[in-house]
Parts: sequence; structure tokens; C-alpha cells
Amino acid sequence: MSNPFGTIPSEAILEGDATDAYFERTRATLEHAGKNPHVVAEVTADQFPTGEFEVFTGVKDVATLFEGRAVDIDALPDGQLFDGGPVLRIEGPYLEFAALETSLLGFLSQPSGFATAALEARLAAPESLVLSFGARHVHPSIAATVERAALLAGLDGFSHVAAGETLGREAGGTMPHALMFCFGEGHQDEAWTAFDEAVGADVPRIALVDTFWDEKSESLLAAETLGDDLDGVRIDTTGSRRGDFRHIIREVRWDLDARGYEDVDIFCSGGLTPETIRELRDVADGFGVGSHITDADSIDFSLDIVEIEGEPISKRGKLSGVKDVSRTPDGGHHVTLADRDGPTEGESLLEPLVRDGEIVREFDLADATERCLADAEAVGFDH
Ligand code: PCP
Repeated sequence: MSNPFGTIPSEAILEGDATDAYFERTRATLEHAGKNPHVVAEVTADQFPTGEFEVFTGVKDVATLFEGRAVDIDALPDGQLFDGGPVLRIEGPYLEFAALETSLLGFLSQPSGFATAALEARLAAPESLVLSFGARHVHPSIAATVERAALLAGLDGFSHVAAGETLGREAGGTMPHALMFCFGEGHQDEAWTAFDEAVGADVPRIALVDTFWDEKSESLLAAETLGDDLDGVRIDTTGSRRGDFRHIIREVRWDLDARGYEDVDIFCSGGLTPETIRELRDVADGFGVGSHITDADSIDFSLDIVEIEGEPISKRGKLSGVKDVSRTPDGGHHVTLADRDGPTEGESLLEPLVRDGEIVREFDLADATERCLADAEAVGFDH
């Protein structure tokens, strides 16, 4: 069985079969009528800048989707922020790409949502270790999409093993509650000792300390058990038992310090949001973030024809004509008609991606991360 989980095969996406039925009917109708107009179409979320910036990504997959198609595409660079206007523009015969619209939008919308939420988490604790733990909340076939978006937004690492193989980065992680259960209440020290003996030297010794007893008791037991080998403790106290999480963490810190364990770091996880991370960032050393990223709303991108046979056109509520977007030194994001002058000192942001079916851009995740974080600062990203 080649497709046991019922996911859409890559070949179907590349061939344009991963589409909405009305595009197939459009093809049949246009071919019947002998029409295939030359168009320019733009991908846009908001027509005018809103002041609410989001992260653009997924563009590498779009390039792959369009390789070999007789179109030209310009797009924002991977990791660029935007708050309105086109993020991508396609020019060519309409039937060359009509059936690809559905997959094109999917490649951009969900990953850009993940990356925007990940950036919120990143900037909530710029000095702390922030890891992506949310792969368990999505279909496993897109786990690498989540983890890539997290890295793009500057997170320090992620937990999903197969995503790591796809991305060429090793997954991180220490122990789940299941491991603690396997040793049982009163035997936490045996679990941590066995872990210390079993795993490679490169794995940080982070003891999970919220399973059976209070966080302070288990943290001190972990420190006494592993001594200098203990790198940190992880507190994942469930919401119903959390009370004042900040106070719990401060209490654990106090008692570890009081017994000479100042070098033991405290990591937190479980339902964290940018707000809770901000409240904890001065008392905890690191955070594992899952659902804040994976629950992110997809960016509401749509693809609209804006020029047909050289003439501007649009539906009601959309802006006709080929556009450009530019960034001014004050962080402003501007939308103008492409054949008019943009703002003084504005830097045009739409760059060649595909030329007559050939991918003309290289992709580097580290570069995209650098761009994303620099651009977040330039535009004053603040969600
Ligand atoms: C952590 C936490 C969440 C996971 C991480 C994702 O798991 O309990 O379920 O974080 P999120 O709440 O931000 O989505 P573990 O403590 O490792 O889970 P388990 O209880 O399965 O060991």
C-alpha cells in the first residue's frame, strides 16, 4: 500500500490534481471556448497595509510546484514580514496555473500562520531557549512544516525526529511522563538515573519533575540524585493544578539555589502562550511551546487576477492592476501600482522566483531566519 494514511500524494500536487473541482470545470469551459488569456494574478491577504504584520513562508514549496510551468513568478523573500498587498505575483497563460491555485494557497497559508505564531513566542522571550513541541497536534505528514516554520521564526529547536531528518537538524527532547510512570511513584530517582545511564552524552539531563509530587520536592530529589550531571528540570504542571505558575517556578529556583544547585536550569511547558512566556521569562530558563504555534490561524491568502491581456481588472473589493510592495526605512510597508513610482527611499520587496518555469532563487533557512528576525525589528512586530 503506497498511501495507507489517505494523504494526498506529492505527485497529485505537482500534477495539479490537488485542486478544487471548479478549476477543472474552468479548464473544460475555457478549452471548449478556445480561451486562455494572458493574465497577471496576485496572492494577497489584505489589500491595504493594516499595521498587523505576519510572516511570509512556504515560498520554496511554491517554487517547486511551478517548476516547469510556463509562468513567471515574483514573491517576497522567505521570512519577510508583510501587512498588506501582494506577497506573490504570477504572470502567464491562465490555464498554465489555474489548477495549481488550491495547492499554491495551501503551501503559503498554513506555514505562514505557524511562522507568525512562532515569531510571537520567540519575541516573548528573546533571551531564553524556546523549543517547538507541538508536532503532536498536527497530521504527521506536515510535522516538518511546523518545525521548519518554528526555526524560520528563530526558535532554538524542535522535538520531531522525522522532521529533523527532513530539515537536516537533530530533534531535541528528554523524557515524557510515560517514562516516569514506568518506574512508578516513589521511584523517580530510578527513572532519572536510568535515563542518565542510557542516553548519549550529548543529550541534556533535564528531569521531568511534576509527575507525582510537588515540583519543589521532585526538583530537589532530581538534583540530589544526579548531582552535577543534572542540567535542568522541566515543569509541565497541568493547568488544573497550576495555581500561580510563576510562584511555583520561583519557589523551585529558591530551593535549588538554597542547596547549591544554582546551575540547574528550569524549563517550562504545557499550554504556554506569548503572554504566559512574558510573565515567566525572568524566572524560567527555557520554554517548550506547542499549541500556540499549531493552533495558529492560517493566513487568509487568496489569488486574484489583477490584469488580463494587459488591462487592469478586479472583482469588487479587490484592487486592480499589477502592484509592487516596498519597505521604507521607517518600517512602513507600502502598496503601489508597479508602473508608478513607489515611496521615496522605498525598497521593492517582490523578487524573481520563477522565470519561464525555472526556479531562479536559492533557499537557505538560516538566511530566512535572519531576515525574519531583522524584519520583525524593522517593522516593530508586536502581536
Ligand atoms: C508537553 C505538554 C504538551 C506538549 C508538551 C506540547 O508534553 O504537556 O502536551 O505543548 P502545548 O501544551 O504548548 O501544546 P509532555 O509533558 O512531554 O507530555 P506527556 O504528558 O505526554 O509526557
